[in-house]
Amino acid sequence: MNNVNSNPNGTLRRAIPGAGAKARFKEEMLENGSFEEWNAGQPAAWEAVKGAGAAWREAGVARTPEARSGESAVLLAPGEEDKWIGLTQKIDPEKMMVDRTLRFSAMVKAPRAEQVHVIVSFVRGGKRYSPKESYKGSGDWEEVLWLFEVPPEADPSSFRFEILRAPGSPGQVVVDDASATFVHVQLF
Ligand SMILES: [Ca+2]
Repeated sequence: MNNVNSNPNGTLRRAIPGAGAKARFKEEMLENGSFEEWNAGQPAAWEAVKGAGAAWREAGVARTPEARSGESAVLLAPGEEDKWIGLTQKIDPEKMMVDRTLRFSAMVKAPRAEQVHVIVSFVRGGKRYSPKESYKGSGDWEEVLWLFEVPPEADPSSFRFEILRAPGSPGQVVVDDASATFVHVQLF
């Protein structure tokens, strides 16, 4: 066990984040979470995917002016195939921290509960985990908020943030204002 007082340099290694680490707590981990930037008809910084199980492929998503904020949001519409469809973004390993609480949130409008899943995907001990939080389903704009405890053994280079529309029922899903920041925990 590390005792911070035994460090010969007298520096506190783990118990107190340095000034740089403190600044990172407010840093936004996601790019283009506002969905205001689009390139060639697709939201910048995000990968649009569709599929099920182990079979996923590139997909197209639509821009909608029915935004929660700004001028655009993402529309996830059921396609001809009844598959999962949504967005995924790899998190910069340089920004990622383990053994901390990550606050994920997104504004979602969907026709029913469980229609949208927010997923944190990461590797721990060589195995990929994909825990999720779901839209509760009011039919109107609703915040999907998730305080995720990042396991200390997780691989910082393995993290992805995903927003997926579930198959199995009709109706369009709109997503806007996705955000991920670390929660600052006061240690002393
Ligand atoms: Ca927006």
